[in-house]
Amino acid sequence: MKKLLITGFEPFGGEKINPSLECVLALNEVIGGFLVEKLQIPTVFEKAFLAVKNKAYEINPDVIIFVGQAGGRRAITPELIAINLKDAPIPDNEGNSPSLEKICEDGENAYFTTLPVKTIAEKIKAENLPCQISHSAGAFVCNEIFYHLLKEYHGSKVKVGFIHVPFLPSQVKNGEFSMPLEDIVKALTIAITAL
Ligand code: PCA
Repeated sequence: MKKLLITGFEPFGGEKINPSLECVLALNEVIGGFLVEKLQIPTVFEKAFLAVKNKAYEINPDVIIFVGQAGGRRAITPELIAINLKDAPIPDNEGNSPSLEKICEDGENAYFTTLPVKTIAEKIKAENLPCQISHSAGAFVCNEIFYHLLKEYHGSKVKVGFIHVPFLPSQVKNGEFSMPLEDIVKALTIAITAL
């Protein structure tokens, strides 16, 4: 059976939970022909990348999907592109706050995802769940691991993608947008089935 490595982040930015971790932990163990290997990763520059890289070397996945929180977004947003930039809007969980730095001095400016994001977005929307392709994963920890792993697996058979998810209802007040956990889990399940 093919293997999917899927990661969720620990809470950051003063939040008590991170929807990315909650939804990853709630996924079934087998989805659409994939054995689903779940991994919690720290919201810390470089450490998140090393955690994923070590796990990937250990289990040899066919596909790696990162899931991250994008509070304020109003849809599930599969990311199209990772850029060679670290520019933290807030400190990470160990106080690192890089400003307009390159991730890789000699690296490409950007890499495109190797997941079929258009198909994924169409299938999620067909189930009446909000979904939109995003053209920017930001310049925080999520973009960094996305960039590192796309660079690492460039030209290989291993597919790499990133999906940002909105806040959960318990994280918002005053009518801000959120999505129930079961809807986020359903959307991710559809995304994996679409691979
Ligand atoms: N979201 C952050 C990092 C951890 C997470 O869940 C981001 O979008 O970079």
